[in-house]
Amino acid sequence: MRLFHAWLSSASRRVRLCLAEKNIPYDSVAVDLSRQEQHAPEFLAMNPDGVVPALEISPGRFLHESSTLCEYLDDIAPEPPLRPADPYALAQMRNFVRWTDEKSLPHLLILNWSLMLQSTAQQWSDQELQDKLARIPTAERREAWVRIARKPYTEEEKAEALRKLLLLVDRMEGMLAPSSPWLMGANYSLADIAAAPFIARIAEIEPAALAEATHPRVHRWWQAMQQRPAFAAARLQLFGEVLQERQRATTPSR
Ligand SMILES: N[C@@H](CCC(=O)N[C@@H](CS)C(=O)NCC(=O)O)C(=O)O
Repeated sequence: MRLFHAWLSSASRRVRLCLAEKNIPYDSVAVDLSRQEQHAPEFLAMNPDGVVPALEISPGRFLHESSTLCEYLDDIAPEPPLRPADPYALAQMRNFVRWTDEKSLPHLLILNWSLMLQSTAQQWSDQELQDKLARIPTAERREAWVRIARKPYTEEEKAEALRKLLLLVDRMEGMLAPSSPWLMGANYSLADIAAAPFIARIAEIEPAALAEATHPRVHRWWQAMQQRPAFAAARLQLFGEVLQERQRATTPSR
């Protein structure tokens, strides 16, 4: 298998977590979002939405959409199972994953892109920007790139994005039972995998939201999540570290 992904992308991180949990070997192909490699015709042939991740499951056969990829991986490699056997619990798990897709990812993108992509995108000339926009398949993603290149999100918009992102912590606190470590109960599942990339970012942006005093169950969940061997294998590098590395790379040494 070949995973086309970006190291910092939450949807990509989700699939890396799942592959690691299943112990499935794969070749990693990093896609550089700042160079719009995800909008190149070769990438669009793998994922017509022009977003990472995409998974090549056999030569020339591709799948996209991180939640679908995770369910596919759970089908082809059933051990350990990452979905509840009970249909009602499975439906609840899917609704939670969908909720993170619809209610967490758009807000985190505002924060992540402002931090990681804005400085590059602002330097593009109008012509460069138009050329890049012409290759983006969806109006929604075109708008996101226009925002980051020309109409940077305001501090108010970023604060609102963070407020909405933090709703995930409240939702998880409500789902986690005192005696069960994971979102769907005793067994670790794709719900936990779906949440992990967002909580990893919240741990960096707003660590107080994960404090034992305010959200004891999420606090415990996050400790347990970080202990999993698959968490280390999936390499969710801190954004702060990546920024420092970038800074070192662009600062001339004396
Ligand atoms: N629903 C999709 C979302 C994928 C997505 O939004 N990926 C972002 C990074 S997390 C991306 O590739 N953005 C690039 C772009 O919009 O140009 C999934 O879960 O796979």
